[in-house]
Amino acid sequence: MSTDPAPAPATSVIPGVTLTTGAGGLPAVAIDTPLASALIYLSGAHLARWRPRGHDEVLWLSTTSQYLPGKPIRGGVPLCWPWFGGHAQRPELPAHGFARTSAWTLAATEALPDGRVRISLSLANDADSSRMWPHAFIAISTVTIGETLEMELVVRNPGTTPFTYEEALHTYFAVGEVRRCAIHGLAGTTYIDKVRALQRSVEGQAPLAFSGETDRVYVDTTAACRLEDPVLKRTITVTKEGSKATVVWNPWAAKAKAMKDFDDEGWPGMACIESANVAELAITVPPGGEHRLGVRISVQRHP
Ligand code: TA6
Repeated sequence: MSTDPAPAPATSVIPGVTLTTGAGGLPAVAIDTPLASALIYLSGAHLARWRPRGHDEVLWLSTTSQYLPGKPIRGGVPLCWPWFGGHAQRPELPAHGFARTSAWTLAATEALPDGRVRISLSLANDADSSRMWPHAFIAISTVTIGETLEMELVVRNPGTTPFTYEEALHTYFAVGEVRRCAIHGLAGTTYIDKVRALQRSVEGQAPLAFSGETDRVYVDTTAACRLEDPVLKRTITVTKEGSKATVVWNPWAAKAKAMKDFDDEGWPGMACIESANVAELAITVPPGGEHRLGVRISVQRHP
């Protein structure tokens, strides 16, 4: 049972970690160590960049993203919480919840013995959140930066009644050419197809390839996914804990053009693989309880 209060704001940072301002003058945490570089905006606890030494940038960022307080950043790893997609009953509320547009607090920076650095940010309920989602909560986002990337979203329920939420680490991966990529790990998995009126189908045995707008919620899967990218000559492996859904998305040309913050030419260079708990796989946390969603990403260069 967890009744810990929200962590206090960090008062200092460690070597290789700098408090800075990023695009739009938004406050951010810059990481630059012998193992990797990265950038995390306090707005949305949004990991925008991660580049392990010796590799190309792993995360995709739109060149036309907005960087404004209260607005989502297009690319990197948006935290979708406490709902996924449009709000079921209140369409006026922000898509994918309010976590990705809230001002998070830098709670801690930690140097690990193996040279990785760990950054924790926290978010707790306030009057704004309570108007959208009437629960007391403490959310802690922890990112561990090294040759691999670890991300964790822990949500605690300090209240007296259970609450239920959806969540996704909505990771945008940079790829050389999405039409030449393939995703392994989802064979035989049932998915909800958002391009075909939420029709449920079963993925075939062949690796998932992209030939048009793709927006699929794979359900009841805890499988690791491998994104093969023959153009950038690398394989990105995504393993996860505490997640039973995986979302795969590419908007393709028309949808990309329709989104002001998505650069029109950007869609061939990205693919989303999102570790999630959505729809029938939403999470319920009892009073005093907590839930942890964890993701580990590694990059292997092709010989
Ligand atoms: O994860 C895929 C998805 O749900 C798509 O349907 C699309 O809406 C995408 O997320 C991006 O959503 P956003 O609100 O960031 O434009």
